[in-house]
Amino acid sequence: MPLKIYKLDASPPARAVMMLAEFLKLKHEAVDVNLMTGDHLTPEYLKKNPQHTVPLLEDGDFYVADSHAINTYLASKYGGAQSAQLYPTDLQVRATIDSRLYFDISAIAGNSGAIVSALLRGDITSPTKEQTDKLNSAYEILDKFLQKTKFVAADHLTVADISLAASVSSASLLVPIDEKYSKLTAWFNTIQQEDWYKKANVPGLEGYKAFVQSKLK
Ligand SMILES: N[C@@H](CCC(=O)N[C@@H](CS)C(=O)NCC(=O)O)C(=O)O
Repeated sequence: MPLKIYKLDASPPARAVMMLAEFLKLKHEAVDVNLMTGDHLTPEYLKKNPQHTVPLLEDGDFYVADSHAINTYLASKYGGAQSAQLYPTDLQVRATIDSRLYFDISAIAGNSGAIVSALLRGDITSPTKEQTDKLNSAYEILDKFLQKTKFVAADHLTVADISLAASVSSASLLVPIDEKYSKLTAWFNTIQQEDWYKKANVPGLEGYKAFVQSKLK
């Protein structure tokens, strides 16, 4: 049975999974879930994912939600020789990668998701000072990580870079990255040259950008 990835191109975490799938050239079926029309709230989808989120991975009779959990699973199970680079078994390297993934959830994806939700509800028409400060301090921390290693968790690309590529590219449309974060700017420039980024992130990011710009004043 082929792997199925339930996704929405505009969704940053869904793009993180699509980028890893592209990086690994994983054979899979992509299933679009339209959050605007409530595809994620149908009884069939809720049975597969009670969290009613995209992305969701289906591997036979196994389901796993959350892009970070999906990507560590995919890298470990289907990464082949690339597993050793993307999600090494060395416990300390792996703990650093996990730490960056949790940092992504709370500091980048979490804070930008809160801005997008507030824009959607019509509570704000641009990020508040507090929301801007939170993303800027997350950028500052990322810059510090990148002062120590070439990529966010090691001197080579890992799944943490792929998750953060999706989140940072989206967050930077809400709160641009100040050039004083020179290591972060350089890392993001490097990532933007990658084929898997261009193919699996850029088109969905354009949709996200159009949506955000339609709400920002
Ligand atoms: N931490 C999760 C976040 C998933 C998430 O919140 N996805 C949003 C789209 S960006 C969603 O599906 N929202 C619909 C809902 O929560 O009902 C991940 O990384 O996959």
